[in-house]
Amino acid sequence: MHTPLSPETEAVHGNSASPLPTLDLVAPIHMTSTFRFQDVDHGAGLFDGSREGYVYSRMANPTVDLLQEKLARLEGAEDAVATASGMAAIAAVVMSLLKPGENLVAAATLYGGTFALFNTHLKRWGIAVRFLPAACFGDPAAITAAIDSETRLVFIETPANPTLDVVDIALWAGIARQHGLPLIVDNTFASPLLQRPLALGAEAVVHSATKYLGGHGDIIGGIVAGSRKLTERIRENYTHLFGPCLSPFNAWLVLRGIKTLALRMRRHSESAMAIAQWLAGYPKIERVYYPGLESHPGHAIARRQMKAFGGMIAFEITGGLTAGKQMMNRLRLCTLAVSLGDCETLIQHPASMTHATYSPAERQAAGISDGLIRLSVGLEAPEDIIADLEQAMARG
Ligand code: LCS
Repeated sequence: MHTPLSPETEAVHGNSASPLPTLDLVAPIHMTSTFRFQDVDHGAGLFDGSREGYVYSRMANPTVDLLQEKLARLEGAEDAVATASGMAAIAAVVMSLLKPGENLVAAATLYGGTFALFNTHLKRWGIAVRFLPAACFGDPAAITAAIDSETRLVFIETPANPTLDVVDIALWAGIARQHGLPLIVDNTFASPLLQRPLALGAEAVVHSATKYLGGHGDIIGGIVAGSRKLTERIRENYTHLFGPCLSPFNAWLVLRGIKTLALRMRRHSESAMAIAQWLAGYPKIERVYYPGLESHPGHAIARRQMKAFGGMIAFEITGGLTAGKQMMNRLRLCTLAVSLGDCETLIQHPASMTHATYSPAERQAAGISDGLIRLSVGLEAPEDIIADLEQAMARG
């Protein structure tokens, strides 16, 4: 294919492996740990690199390759590496780019697991992390001041989990580039259908494929997409020998999920906008955080860097955490669970659940209030979700 296809078309096509005799429309699942060698010389040639082919599925597998190629095309990247989870994708980036004594700079509002990896575990490896508080995300001087001669990468998540803060990708990429550093963007909340960080100057994106890419709440997976230089380093320094490879079956499920990604992201975004607008007008709601609302401080940046505003909303209700708990316990349709990006609407309380890895002071710096409630808007009729939220808040 010579002319570039639109992402909507890319998402649907290209799921077949190079022509199989059976001419399958959809590629089969190559559920095999190892691959046979024709003879000893063939096997040895695969090991010394003089021949091309598959050897062992921890290193490469045809079904996983298809997913990697698809993500690379969707993100406009040279290459991609699929991993066993989103956390494995993030670990692959930091563990292959940093050594003891070096540091990374990160915006402080992150998925709680990412924060814990950076804040606690990297320290054991002698790697420091400099967190920029939410109040400084738009402040070029503060971002620049966090970088020193030992900084090796810059990491942001946008829209950020769980506050929906919008971080200006072009601004951060420009500063990182001035210092010769790669900017890594966690693109999980937006998906490549709504936001393409590489086109804005990022070196690579990471995804929890568990979320919108898979889209059906049935797998755990992750991916890094970026320059070939980076993906080769990740394969050599991390994935091949630390071994966080994605199962071919899970890769196949993510490939299937991606076929409907464009439709799902449109529906998630439209429903979330309707629900955010309803919440903003409801008397018992104190604040609503949704990048699509004009009142959102990041709305102008979101308009610039996103195609639509996605399916995630956060809000605070009158009466704080006590009232919030009561409301969540009364819900009948919205499901009380962590994770996001599924067909079902999911609701959870970041301070005691996904972001319990932050101390109260760290949460405050990241802009995560104790009463904040996070809603992952699913594919149900938005009026049913609104009716459920209303019945849960109307009493008491
Ligand atoms: N990045 C973001 C933005 C995430 O939200 C998550 C998980 C991860 C990375 C890690 O991906 P995983 O290893 O789980 O595939 N976020 C979750 C959340 O908000 N609730 O449960 C998991």
